Amino acid sequence: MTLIEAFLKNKSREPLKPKGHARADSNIALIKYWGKRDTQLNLPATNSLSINLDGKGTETTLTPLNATEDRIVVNGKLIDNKSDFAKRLIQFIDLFRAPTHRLDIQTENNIPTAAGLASSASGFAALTLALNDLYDWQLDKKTLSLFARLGSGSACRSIYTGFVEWQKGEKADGSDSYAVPLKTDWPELQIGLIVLSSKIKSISSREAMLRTVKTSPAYKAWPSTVSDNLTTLKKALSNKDFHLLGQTAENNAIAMHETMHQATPTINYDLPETKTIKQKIQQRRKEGLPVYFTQDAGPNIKLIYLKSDEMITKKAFQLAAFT
Ligand code: 2P0
Repeated sequence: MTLIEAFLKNKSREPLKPKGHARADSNIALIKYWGKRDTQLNLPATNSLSINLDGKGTETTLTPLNATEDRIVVNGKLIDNKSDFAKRLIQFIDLFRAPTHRLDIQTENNIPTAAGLASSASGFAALTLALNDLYDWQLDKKTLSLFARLGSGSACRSIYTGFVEWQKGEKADGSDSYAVPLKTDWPELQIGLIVLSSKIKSISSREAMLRTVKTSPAYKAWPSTVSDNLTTLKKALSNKDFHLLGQTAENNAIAMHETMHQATPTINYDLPETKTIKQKIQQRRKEGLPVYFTQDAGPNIKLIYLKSDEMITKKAFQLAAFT
């Protein structure tokens, strides 16, 4: 019996409700997930830790469809079922449903897609929650996190809000690899987005991770860097030490990108503007403005700052979307 069969034993594979609906926030990792120990199951090489983006993410509605094919609509636009995006989505849903039934899948994202803004995280989390609703599985969040992970690794963190740690687990079947919410509540902590490009990225994070693990000499040190950074970041969270949190998150993002720079062929998500803005953030910090950055698999920069510094931070940087 597969893991999914075990979790869905005595549960329906046919819709039990006229509609399934859910939404999920996107998340930004302060300690990054970069590299897998199993590419099929999205099992990570290390733990990671994220914070959700309040109200920014994906809303998904599923309706049973009397047809031979699914119908996928993203932000009002019908998607070609032969596209990579649709294939990935259908493959995911096929893991859970009876083979013959089809769905109308309506998805709305309120963050730009595929520019390093983690729309796959909120997308697969919302889809998992919507399936749970449609089939009336009534699964716990741990299982839903595990299911969402099968769509996209970082999606397992978007089942929760607040600070979340994805525990990498040890088992080959992935049954111990899911996210857990942390107890810290720190509403003053803000993530702002500096949009430098909303183009589709040149290399997917999935491919970039694979290449990094295979070819980058710098990747050898990554697991111990993450382990050290996680310990420090958790200390920063429990002491509400903003500088320690910001510096640790920034260092972790820089280390992740360094592992990519050393891959063959090299991977570089920076635009010239990305480098300029990172230098500006570090310069402003030297001058006394308490701001730090993090960067995912894309050229855009996320600013980490405190609510009390919002006015001055917005004056210094053009922030969009998240705040
Ligand atoms: C993260 N990223 O922790 C890291 C940091 C990008 C950089 O999780 O292959 O879309 O679907 O498991 O989750 C993006 O990778 O990759 C990501 P898959 P995913 O947020």
